[in-house]
Amino acid sequence: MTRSIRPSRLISPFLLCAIASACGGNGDGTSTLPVPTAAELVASCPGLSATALAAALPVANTTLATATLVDATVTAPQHCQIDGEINRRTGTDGQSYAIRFRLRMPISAWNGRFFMGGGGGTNGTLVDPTARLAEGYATIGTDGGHDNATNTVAAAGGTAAFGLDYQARVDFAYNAYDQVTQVGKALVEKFYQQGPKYSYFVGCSEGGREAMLMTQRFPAHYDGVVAGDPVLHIPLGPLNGLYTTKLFAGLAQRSGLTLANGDPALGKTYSDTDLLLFRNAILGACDALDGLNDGIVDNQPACTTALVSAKLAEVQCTSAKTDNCLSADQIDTMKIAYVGAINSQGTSLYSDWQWDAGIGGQNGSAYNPSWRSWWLGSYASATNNATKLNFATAEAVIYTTPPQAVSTADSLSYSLNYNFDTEPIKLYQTTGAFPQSTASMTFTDAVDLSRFKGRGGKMMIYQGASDSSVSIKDTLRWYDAMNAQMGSKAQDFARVYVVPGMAHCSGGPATDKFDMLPQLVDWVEKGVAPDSVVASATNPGYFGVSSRTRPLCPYPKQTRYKGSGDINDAANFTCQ
Ligand SMILES: [Ca+2]
Repeated sequence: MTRSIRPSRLISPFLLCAIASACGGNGDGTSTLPVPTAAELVASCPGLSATALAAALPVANTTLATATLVDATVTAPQHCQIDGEINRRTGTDGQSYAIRFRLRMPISAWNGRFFMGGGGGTNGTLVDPTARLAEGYATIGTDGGHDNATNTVAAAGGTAAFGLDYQARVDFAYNAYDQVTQVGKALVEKFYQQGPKYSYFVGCSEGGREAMLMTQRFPAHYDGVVAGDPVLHIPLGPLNGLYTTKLFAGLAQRSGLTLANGDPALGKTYSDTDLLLFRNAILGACDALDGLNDGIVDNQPACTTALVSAKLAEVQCTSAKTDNCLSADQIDTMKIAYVGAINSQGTSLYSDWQWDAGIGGQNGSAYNPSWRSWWLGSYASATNNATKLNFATAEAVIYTTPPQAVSTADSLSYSLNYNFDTEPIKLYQTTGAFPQSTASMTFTDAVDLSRFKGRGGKMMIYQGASDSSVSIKDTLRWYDAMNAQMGSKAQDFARVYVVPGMAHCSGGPATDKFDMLPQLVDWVEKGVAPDSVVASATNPGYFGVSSRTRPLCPYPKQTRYKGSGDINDAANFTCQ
């Protein structure tokens, strides 16, 4: 079909006047653009759902379900919302699957840019980044090819159940984000009569992995990405979770900490007070290594296990355990956990972890996001509620080949019985029905990014040093390798900003509040490289102050105090 209204200010008034009756110009073709009436737009926007339009889209089996003109609100401009789906099908597990998406296009306030927001966890909910809509972006998000509302099966890992179907694995691993980008850009072009001038992808956690994916597997799609706490090796985080579950369960059993049902009480192995002892030991060992005692460890490479161990020894109980000391078993178990998952031969299965002050300081309230929510769960809970237990079944159903259907009710027993010598290889193997391993499908650790760099792409990566689900060390190890591959010139197009104290994507005793997109846009469009990013503390009370700002520095640079002025003001710090 032919749409009769071209509502964008970017469309030539002459063209619009040639095809529609709504001519609002001054007659000389130079000034006022025509503004379609609401009635015309209502007729126009839903018209996009016509079959003929769908047939012309770049991805087969794309269906546009609804198109709606959404009135302006205080937080969003008037826009056209299109909901659609790609490849509705019945999976090999009998479930109905599709790649759903939602596109929102400002009517008159479009900034000429396309924005995709990343997902989280194992996806399954429709991402809808409306905050960027208010900034003028045409926005899009997807559910990653499965729907938690309909595809959840408790006996097969709950929301992980889609892992039983190979195509659903492929869609989640990479295909959904590629196809939705293609369809979204095509719809933008049809709507505005021109494609986006620039395209951006921003996400954290799984969404950070998707951002990385766009620089590696689909480098033509996006001019710039922000990858937050990117899960470079998504099957290995849960693997490490299985390892620490086993480790902390051992500590619980040795300490007589059991739940009413007899399960080891993971959350009770370390109280919040105990974690504060760890935090204080780490600060005692490492806070001043950056030249300033401020509750933030900026010089992380210097913060070694040896230094931290010496401080922990000072708070080891000499008699009965009290709130003022840590048992030898608590200290030893945590040190083993920080080595990271290993097999019986001592071979690392994922990564070691960085000692950082965000391990404690949760002040009893904000468990999620926080350090302990992933590794331990809350202290007071009557059940085991560590976030990693939710991903134990994902390890079995989504990432193991062939998939193993583990009930959500069995996530703890699956973790405790996991064999670290025989099982991890299944993340790397294939079968006839599952011809790609999940490692090959999901890893985003490519070191040759010449295609992305070559098309002018820019990437900003950030990660909390106290992220307990994704190891900062794994991310920096990749960056070093990528930098070496790229001739030590990674800084020209890719920068990593470590956020000391920050947990997974946000939270913790940290300057954890920032928005990297504006600087990414300047880097992409104006060539202004982001030499630092000013961040503020969501909870400055961790530091005993009412506010704190700091520059985040591109690795390997670190934040340094200039030596005078308010230590809570970013202006008094530099990157070196
Ligand atoms: Ca410091």
